Amino acid sequence: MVQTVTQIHPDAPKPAPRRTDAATLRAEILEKLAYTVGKDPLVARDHDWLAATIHAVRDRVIDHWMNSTRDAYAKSAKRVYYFSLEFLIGRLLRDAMSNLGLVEPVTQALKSLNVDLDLVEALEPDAALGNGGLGRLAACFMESMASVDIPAYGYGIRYQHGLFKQKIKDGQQIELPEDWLAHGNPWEFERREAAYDISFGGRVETVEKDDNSFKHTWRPSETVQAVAFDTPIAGWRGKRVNTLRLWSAQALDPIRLDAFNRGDHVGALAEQNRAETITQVLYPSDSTEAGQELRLRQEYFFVSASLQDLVRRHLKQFGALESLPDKVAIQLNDTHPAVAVAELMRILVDLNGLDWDAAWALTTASISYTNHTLLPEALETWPLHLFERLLPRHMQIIYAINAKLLQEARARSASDAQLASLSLIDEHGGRRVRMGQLAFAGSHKVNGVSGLHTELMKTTVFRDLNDLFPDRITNKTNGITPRRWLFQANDGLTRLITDAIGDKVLDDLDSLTELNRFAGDAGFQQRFAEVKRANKIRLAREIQERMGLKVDPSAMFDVQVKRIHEYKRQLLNILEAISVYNQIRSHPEKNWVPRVKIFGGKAAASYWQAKLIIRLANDVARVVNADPAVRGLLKVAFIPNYNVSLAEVIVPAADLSEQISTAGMEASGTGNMKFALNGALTIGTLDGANVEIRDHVGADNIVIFGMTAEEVAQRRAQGYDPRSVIEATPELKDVLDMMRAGIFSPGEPDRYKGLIDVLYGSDWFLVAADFAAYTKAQRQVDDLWSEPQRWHDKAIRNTANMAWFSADRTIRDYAREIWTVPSM
Ligand code: B1N
Repeated sequence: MVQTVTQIHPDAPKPAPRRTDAATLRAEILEKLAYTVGKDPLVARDHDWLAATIHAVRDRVIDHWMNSTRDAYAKSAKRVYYFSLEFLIGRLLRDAMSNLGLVEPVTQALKSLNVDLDLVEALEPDAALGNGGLGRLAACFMESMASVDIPAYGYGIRYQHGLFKQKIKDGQQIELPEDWLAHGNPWEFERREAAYDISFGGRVETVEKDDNSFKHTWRPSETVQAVAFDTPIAGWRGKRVNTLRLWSAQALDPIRLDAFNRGDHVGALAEQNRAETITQVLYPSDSTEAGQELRLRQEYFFVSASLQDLVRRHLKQFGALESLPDKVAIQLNDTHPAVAVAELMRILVDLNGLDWDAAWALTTASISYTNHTLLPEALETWPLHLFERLLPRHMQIIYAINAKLLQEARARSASDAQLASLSLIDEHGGRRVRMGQLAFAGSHKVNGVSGLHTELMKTTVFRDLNDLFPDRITNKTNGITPRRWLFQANDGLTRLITDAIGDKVLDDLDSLTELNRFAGDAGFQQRFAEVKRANKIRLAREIQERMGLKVDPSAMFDVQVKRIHEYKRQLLNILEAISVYNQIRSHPEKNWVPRVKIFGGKAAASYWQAKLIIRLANDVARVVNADPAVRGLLKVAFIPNYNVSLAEVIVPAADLSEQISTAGMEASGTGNMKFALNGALTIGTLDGANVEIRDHVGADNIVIFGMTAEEVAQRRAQGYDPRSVIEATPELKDVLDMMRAGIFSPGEPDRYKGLIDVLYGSDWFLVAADFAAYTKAQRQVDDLWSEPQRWHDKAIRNTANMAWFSADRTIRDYAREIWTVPSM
């Protein structure tokens, strides 16, 4: 029986909820401006109005927040804890207003004060505590968990500096530090009372107990403090508001008195600096392993703080650890928090005296793990000596877990090769700890993020662990929140949809499918096209303002925005653009479809090939955009500093969505979903979630090309010879010859040698092999564009059939099949 020991009184007094009409909001914004921001409206700047508005909106969020927290306590509900090193949130004001139904009254309130909401909200900095899809998924999940009424906490790091700002100078990426906290952060609440000691290094003391078992005590050499900062995340219609708890590192005593007494003022402050380094900056690597000691410190730091926090909460409310899996579901977002497996074991065994087997049962029943990539360079492993030096007790625990795992495998007559592959320790070369295997072993469920990706998990990286635990791997295809990515980002389309099929779609996205009956309707098509055009005009204005480039909103907006990575094959897209450029010049008489090729995305600062691809896009843009022979039929734009709020402008304006990764390499993709939901057609490979998008929107309404994952594997196994492919593809060869001749890099013909040599030499990502199929598919897209009725029919059917990709569906699947918690 669970003993409830909570001291929380659900009927404790609380303030009367704030009113939400325009007049009240007006009065309160003025009040916040005066008494919170400290400004007279007479001299208030836009930034001050933003702060005042956020504070007024925040109060409404807090009303719901308190109710949600009380409700979870009162019901003794099981809570979900989403552990993620990244939360790529973007701006919060529009999200909070929209989910609480405050957009209209706040707009009115500000208008009556002569303040333009659109202008003011653009000043809110993006919270960019993530790199790309993995971090954005965590943010969408936070919003969806609140929307389907699951009590949940997000746990992560409050980086002082989020993802770097990208500038393009002379066509090249420059990284500038990001400083989102510079003007303070009105959304967060510091909780000094929720602070935990986090230790590193030292040694382990072992004493034999009376019963001949051993007691291990970690004597660390270094301790820092984790301090909580809470941000409320509001679900749709404010049904529930959950907490995103981010940890900040501080020295134990800001100024150590003993050091002061010894006169070491400077030394004491240096110590503080060293501690705070842990949460100073986000590692800017996406789908690659960061691999430095500081990264492991970050991982352990936030995992330890989060586990201490949730164990404390559990004990306070329920009194005993035996009920942990009944009340706690921990989801590991990739392997970055995988050390949680060992840390929870340490907390249960060393600190709370549970025996090993009982602790292991509780740990595996509480934890589950999401895998987001199979790229070998992204699979986290740590040099054993580093791990042991930083976390000596955890190293021992991992050895013990491994011993039992190998024993179990041997008992099931695994071969030596199988044992080597499933071991938590990689014995090839220098010995390393494998975080994927650790996360797998310590979880009751392990999920992939698309159907294809999950199948590949079973046959590649986790083949042998899957043989041993055949029920563990499960698929949970990713999703996106329709609130941010449709209702907020695309007001025009949302109105058109609700006008056509009614407001119920706002609460039941599945009814979007009713739009299918309007797909061929001429009047609806026209209104759909008008919405798209308005969104394109907005983006064109943005491009003009940011880069001084004029683009024509009547042209097809062909968009590839995502992190720059060789496997995502932005290079394939650029090479095709060059080839079109050549053909426009050599066949000016043909009926060319006017296109704007839009690129955006950041490259990891040390990823040289990716940075060269950015440079090529910019060099090609310079040449093509200035060539009068092109007559404006082709424009290329690389939009600098792609981030969440830019995506909110770009996605609704796209006609064509480029999802062209080498098949088998993009685990899921989520940008693909955002574009299709907003009525773009996809040109893509059968990779990641593209496969399922095709299944849902229908093969007629998507343009699929290129090798399948299976064909890619076969081709590589056979020994792929890119040179012979290039020689047999004259348009491609011409393009590469132009690059080699310095057409795009006058004065420096060698600039792209690195890219060309790789294409001829190995071409691991099969750019050459898919080039012909890709160009053919692009001409198919041109033909479709030339028949606007067919195009709009397909575009509408994309929007109509994308409801399944709502993150609410994804989260309900996690809730039912992994967390066993109820959802709405
Ligand atoms: O996770 C997304 C998927 O939609 C994408 O296909 C996938 O590429 C992305 C190490 C990663 N996988 N792995 C990472 C990020 C940061 C890092 O340091 C790996 N990101 C993905 C959501 O499932």
